[in-house]
Amino acid sequence: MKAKKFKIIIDTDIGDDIDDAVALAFALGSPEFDILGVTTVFGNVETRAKIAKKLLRAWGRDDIPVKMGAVRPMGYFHHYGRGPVANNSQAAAVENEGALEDNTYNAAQFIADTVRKYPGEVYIVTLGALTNIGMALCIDPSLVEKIPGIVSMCFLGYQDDKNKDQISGWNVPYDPIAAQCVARSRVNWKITKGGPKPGTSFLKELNRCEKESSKVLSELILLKAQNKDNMNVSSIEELEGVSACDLYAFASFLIPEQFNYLQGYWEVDSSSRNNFYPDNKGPHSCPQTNVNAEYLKVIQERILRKV
Ligand SMILES: [Ca+2]
Repeated sequence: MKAKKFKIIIDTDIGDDIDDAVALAFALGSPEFDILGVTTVFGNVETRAKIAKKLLRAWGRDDIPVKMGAVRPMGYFHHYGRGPVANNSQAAAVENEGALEDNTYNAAQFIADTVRKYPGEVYIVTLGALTNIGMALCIDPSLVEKIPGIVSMCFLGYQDDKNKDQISGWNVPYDPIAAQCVARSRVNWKITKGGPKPGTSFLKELNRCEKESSKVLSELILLKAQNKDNMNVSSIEELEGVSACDLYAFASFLIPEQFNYLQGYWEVDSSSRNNFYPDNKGPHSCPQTNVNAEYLKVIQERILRKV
């Protein structure tokens, strides 16, 4: 029997933090995913698209379309003073790349069109702000019935230290209005949370691997360390590890049992405070536990193309 394949669109803010690139490499190395497109969101979406294309090309997957999406959030950036604004730490990796074939900002339309082409089959995996998928749901509200699930890397239940409000961590605060659009649409929505990160031994192996895919990923990891973390390093072998948070959005398809999902309804307000109301019939899934460290072996094998 042929194993089930998940048709997915990956929506990403690749190019600032490094976990998007690690996540994309993991998805490319996972035979369970049929990647129909990559869309970029937030800030310099052109640089992000070029980085995504470079990674896809290195994996021999130039056939996967890359679309630029929303530059700005629907509402306003609200992050309680936490976190960075976009700085495109990995832009140097694509400074000699030519112009994109498609220079329109049509990610939301691409998502809507692709979902309508395969109703009930296309999952949207969001690794950044939810602007593109929020806009797609505004363009065509019937997508709610046609999307089997949106899987998002973002944290719930993050406490604001000062006010003790239940606020949201990464990605939701970059566009709380878009997150509200998604929540209120009542589309099936699964949230993921981070897990263990690959350490030095993985980075050594990656750095010494001659495959083009490993070279490109190594280059991005080094640029991020130098330009975002301001580290004075000349090789990724000097790093303690690499963040892989976004990758767990893909892991949630493969090992859902490790997240112990609770069903319910998630409400997000315009300043990204949130509440989760458990309900067995609810369309939203909230993770209760983290992935255990043994899964790192699978992650590393897939990224290093050993399987
Ligand atoms: Ca991301």
